[in-house]
Amino acid sequence: MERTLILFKPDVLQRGLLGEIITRFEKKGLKIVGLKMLRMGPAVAKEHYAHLAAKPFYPGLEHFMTHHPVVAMAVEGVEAVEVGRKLAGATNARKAEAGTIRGDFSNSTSRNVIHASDSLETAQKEVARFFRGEELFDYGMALHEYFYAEDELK
Ligand code: IDP
Ligand code: MG
Repeated sequence: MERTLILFKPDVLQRGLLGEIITRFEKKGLKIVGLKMLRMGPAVAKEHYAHLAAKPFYPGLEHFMTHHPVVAMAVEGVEAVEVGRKLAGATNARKAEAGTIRGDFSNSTSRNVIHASDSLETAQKEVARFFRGEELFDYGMALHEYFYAEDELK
């Protein structure tokens, strides 16, 4: 089972969309294994967006991400990283498919409501960036067999 990091960016809390968007992950069958509200510090923002440090929009991105609270969520599921990216949709929400989270809730590149890890390697680093070991939960779900067949879990 993979785990991936989802961040609900400040626009989600400001716009009152948290519950509605979390519901999409639950309905899809991704199990929430970590969930917390936090204010991202500049050092974490710099690490999280290191690949964008040289971009002209970086200062605005860091300011936006650090001046209001965000919610971090770790979810688990079969191919959770790829599924998380698919649910999120394209970075530029104007180009995101309708039905994706960005496609349905945003019309912007910089106010695009969520972050989703982009590879298994990144996901492992990003989950560890936002959650300590004891903040992540291993637990069974009674309906598990209705989300996956045995052969998918090998
Ligand atoms: P991703 O969030 O889809 O993985 P990245 O290229 O990793 O996309 O960019 C991270 C975040 O940086 C985006 O979600 C968006 O908030 C911001 N960003 C990326 N490209 C632009 C841009 O061209 N203008 C403004 N903000 C951008
Ligand atoms: Mg990215």
